[in-house]
Amino acid sequence: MFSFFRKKSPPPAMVPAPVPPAETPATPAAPATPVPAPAPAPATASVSTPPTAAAPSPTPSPAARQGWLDRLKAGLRKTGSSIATVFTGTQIDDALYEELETALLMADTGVKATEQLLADLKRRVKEAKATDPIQVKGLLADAIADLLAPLQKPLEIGAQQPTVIMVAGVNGAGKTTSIGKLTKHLADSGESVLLAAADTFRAAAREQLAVWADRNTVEIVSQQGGDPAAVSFDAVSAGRARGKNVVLVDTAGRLPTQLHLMEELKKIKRTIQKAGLADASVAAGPPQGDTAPSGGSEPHAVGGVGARLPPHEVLLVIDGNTGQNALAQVKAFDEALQLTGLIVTKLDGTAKGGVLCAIAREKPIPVYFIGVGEKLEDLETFDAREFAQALLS
Ligand SMILES: Nc1nc2c(ncn2[C@@H]2O[C@H](COP(=O)(O)OP(=O)(O)O)[C@@H](O)[C@H]2O)c(=O)[nH]1
Ligand SMILES: [Mg+2]
Repeated sequence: MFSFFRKKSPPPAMVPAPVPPAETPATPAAPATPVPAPAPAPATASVSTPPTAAAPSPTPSPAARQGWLDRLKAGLRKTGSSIATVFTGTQIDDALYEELETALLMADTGVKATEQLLADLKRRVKEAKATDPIQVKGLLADAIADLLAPLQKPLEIGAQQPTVIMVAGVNGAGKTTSIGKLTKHLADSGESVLLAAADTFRAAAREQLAVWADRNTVEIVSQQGGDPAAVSFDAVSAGRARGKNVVLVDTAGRLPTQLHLMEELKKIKRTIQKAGLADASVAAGPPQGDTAPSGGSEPHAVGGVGARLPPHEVLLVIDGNTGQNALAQVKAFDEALQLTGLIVTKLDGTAKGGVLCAIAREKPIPVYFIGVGEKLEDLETFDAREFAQALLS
């Protein structure tokens, strides 16, 4: 079955951190409004508490998965440059391979992955002694599934308490929406989630995340006009103090070419690392300076040996419609942040999907989820074979 994420138990040496109630940010008395907006800027980030905890619910049924797959197929088919039309003839000849090359390139597969796929396909065709273009289509699906296989990996939750997930990407890629959807899946499975609204530039961004928090009845740390690194620090500390399973950090969109904003993103990551350091001063608040964790000995996270410093996952959200530029984004954000995973959104629209082949060929970072719509349930795990088949449908 397709489980949305993999639950791991913490390493044996890891003892849950005691809850220091005094140091945690004050909880607003009236939790009905998701984003508390006190007139004076608070000294620390505020935490809003939902009225009730989410009740666990079963994982999506195979029928739901099928419906989602149909939407993915429909989305990928919309482009008109369907790869499938290449196989409607009767001959396996040079013309077929040339047409296929064009179709793959037009589907954003990129030169390198297209070359690799064609070479691999020709080998498979020879081996199978195929004579019918329809057989070639099946063999291409195999070749694409094999190419994409390294990208298929479940998101792991639970080995660290809390599992801290930082989310980055360009503006409008679908970061906040994906965080909302992911939160729903986690909450439905009984995981406790804390959201960090580290997109502090726009009030609307905080509100958008707060709406998702409200829908999923989870807590959110936000700060009006505050420093995104400070919000992240507070969220990681609060997440540990409150015994949360997962802390999701939403960040403001930025282009990899905006160097100062990329530096800010690195600072957020470093600050999250600091928040996880096993240091009594952790609860005292965010550090003033902007230096990487220092000290002669190797820093280790709260929780003892076996625990890793947060963020445990650094995810890049990419819009499936961005074509080959998505690959450039993956490379640039990976260089700055050392990505651990990707979420590819908007595959229900005009996206051509081939860019995943380009990513697999040139920067194989796991694709934890793909987005096929704007609704809560429109986020699914990535399956290499399913995707290959949808691409050729
Ligand atoms: N069709 C479609 N729209 C999406 C998907 N994911 C996000 N969106 C929309 O894309 C827009 C930008 O999303 P948002 O999460 O605010 O992007 P952010 O700036 O990266 O946080 C919103 O209108 C979302 O509803 C998806 O998978 N499919
Ligand atoms: Mg956003």
